[in-house]
Amino acid sequence: MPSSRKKRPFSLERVPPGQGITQGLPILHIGPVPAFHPESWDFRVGGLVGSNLVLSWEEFNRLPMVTVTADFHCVTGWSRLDVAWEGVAFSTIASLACPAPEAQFVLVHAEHGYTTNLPLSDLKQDDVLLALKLEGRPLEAEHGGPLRLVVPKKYAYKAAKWVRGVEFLREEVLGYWEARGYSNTADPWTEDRYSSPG
Ligand SMILES: Nc1nc2c(c(=O)[nH]1)N[C@H]1C(S)=C(S)[C@@H](COP(=O)(O)O)O[C@H]1N2
Ligand SMILES: [Mo]
Repeated sequence: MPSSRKKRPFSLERVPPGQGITQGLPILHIGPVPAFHPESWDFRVGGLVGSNLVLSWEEFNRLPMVTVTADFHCVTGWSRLDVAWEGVAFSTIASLACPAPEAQFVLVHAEHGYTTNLPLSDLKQDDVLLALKLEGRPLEAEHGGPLRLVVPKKYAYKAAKWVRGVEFLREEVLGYWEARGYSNTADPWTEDRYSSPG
């Protein structure tokens, strides 16, 4: 059965099925932690957009900020409750870029070629942000500093660390883990961990 047809079971649980609560925030990623050079760092928005954007570190930091406190669920089975993030709402980036109506998908690009993909409608949710701060402090490099994506309703492999840009697309392109057997929809509440064969 395709995972999209699974229903979220009625539940009063705070933690999604198959997840255990962790107190700290484990550090989990592939590859080395990239160095951050504010002078050369930029954030690029391209693809099917009205305006291609290249924002400097200073310019990015002048965008309006939001705060989001949300639970964080890793597909390997740990969840950390009430993580406080601060940064730029994804919807702010989308409004600046004016994506074409047919651009319904987004590929998020991070350092070292890590990517993740989401439908634009998922990224426009009001709890989705490009986070610069964690628990009130600048995001440490190990946790994706200076900038990471946060998508609370999805498993955390969608929460790309070290994000450098977003690309608006007509057709879906799978990201790093999505192309390696992890679920594209990645809904923790239906335990949608792996892509269904076929
Ligand atoms: N660039 C990049 N981002 C990444 C990953 C990665 O390998 N590379 N791993 C993801 C996974 S699987 C998880 S669980 C979270 C972990 O975030 P944390 O190390 O801040 O807890 O980062 C996500 N973002
Ligand atoms: Mo993860």
